Amino acid sequence: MSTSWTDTIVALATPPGIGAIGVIRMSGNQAISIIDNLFPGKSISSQAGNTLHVGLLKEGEKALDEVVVSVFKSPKSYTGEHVIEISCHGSSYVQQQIIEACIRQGARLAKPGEFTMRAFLNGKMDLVQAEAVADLIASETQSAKEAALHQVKGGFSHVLAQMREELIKFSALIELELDFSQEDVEFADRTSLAHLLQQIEITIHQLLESFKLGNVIKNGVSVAIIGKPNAGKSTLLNALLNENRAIVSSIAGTTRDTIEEVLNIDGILFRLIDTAGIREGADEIEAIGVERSLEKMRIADLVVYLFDVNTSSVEEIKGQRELLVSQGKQFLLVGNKIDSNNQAMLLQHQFGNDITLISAQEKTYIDVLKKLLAEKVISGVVTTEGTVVTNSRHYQSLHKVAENLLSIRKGMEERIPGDLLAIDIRQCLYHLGEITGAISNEDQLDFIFSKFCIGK
Ligand SMILES: Nc1nc2c(ncn2[C@@H]2O[C@H](COP(=O)(O)OP(=O)(O)OP(=O)(O)O)[C@@H](O)[C@H]2O)c(=O)[nH]1
Ligand SMILES: [Mg+2]
Repeated sequence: MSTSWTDTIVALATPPGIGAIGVIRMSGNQAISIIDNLFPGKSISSQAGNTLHVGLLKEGEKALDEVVVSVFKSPKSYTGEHVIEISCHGSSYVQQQIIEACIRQGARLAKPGEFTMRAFLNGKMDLVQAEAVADLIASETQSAKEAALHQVKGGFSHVLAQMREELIKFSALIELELDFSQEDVEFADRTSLAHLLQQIEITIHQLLESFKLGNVIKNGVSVAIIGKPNAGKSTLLNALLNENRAIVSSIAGTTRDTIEEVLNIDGILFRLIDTAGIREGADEIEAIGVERSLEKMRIADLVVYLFDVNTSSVEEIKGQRELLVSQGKQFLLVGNKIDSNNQAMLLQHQFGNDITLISAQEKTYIDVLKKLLAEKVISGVVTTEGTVVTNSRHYQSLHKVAENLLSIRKGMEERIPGDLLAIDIRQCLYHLGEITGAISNEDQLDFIFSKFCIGK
């Protein structure tokens, strides 16, 4: 940001529009002198930090509103600077008047994320924490909130700091060996070096792995319900949502276009997609629907292949399973209509836990299916101290760290000189530093904070 960091900034911190109250936030050197000019009832500059004051806000003779002024004095504030928060009545007009008065007194309008950016630059939080603030504000589910809050509180930063420490320890051992290289003794024990390296690699891989879950937590997971016409896909969508969203009929080819709805299971957001039944020889419109179904299947994170247990053969289900495996898709095979069937036991015997049996119409075992969907997403994810990587910028840097670690390991195996190893270690530390912002540049910061809302 080219604008000066010594400016005092002001912005509405609550959503624009009418509300019970609105909060206007001001940060910077002049924040207190500005409020002193607008708050005649009391001298704010002579008040202690972390205090609240009720009174009339006035510009000259003009009363603006009756407000509560919260005072935070530097460095004990969100940004680390003097911060004033004015809680006023929630009228857009009143809020606008107050902001304009602050600007006339010497403040300027804040840019998106500028408060948080100042908090970062003043060492109140690292970049990971600052970015998690934006995620926390945007979170729509319990799991998204938890992942973001964990990062805001410094969970991820702590893991990174530990790793950094380990790396430094590692590099110290290498350098020690360098000092003794003339004497043909291996001072730094190779096995303990390798062990240390391995520990760091495990952590990095866990973090990289957790991004799969992190991505799901942040963006939701798309589930395509695929199958032949009349399998009961639309009935299943309705059962999962517990409402009559999609049209159900006994006519094959009822659903012609895809229908998408969101469902929250155990704090994970699922985007369910009901599709047109897949069959040969459909009419023109249905054929377009079938094409769309296949496309949805290709792009979905997870496929539910639904089949009618009355009419599906073992071969057909096996064929479907092979197809899905060959496509490398995550999938669930689900047999429907067990309420009207005599073949279900046979299929269960044949496929065991590979298939899940339900009745969409009678809503039997829908809970089991929901549980399986959630498990499918969470399974196999091991987290490091509960940290889930949710940010693709962090993911990319972690990837570079992993690459550096690999070349360190190779170098050790090939017994390359210690000073060459040290170069890779420095690279590693550099990429770790990128994540927390220990290493950052202005363009990068501008980009990150521009995605925030104004007032944060
Ligand atoms: N007995 C029984 N009938 C079901 C069940 N689920 C769906 N049906 C019936 O099967 C027929 C087809 O259901 P839909 O949900 O429209 O099937 P679909 O897979 O969406 O079909 P298309 O949209 O044509 O591809 C309807 O008559 C449903 O009432 C079930 O669990 N048991
Ligand atoms: Mg349908």
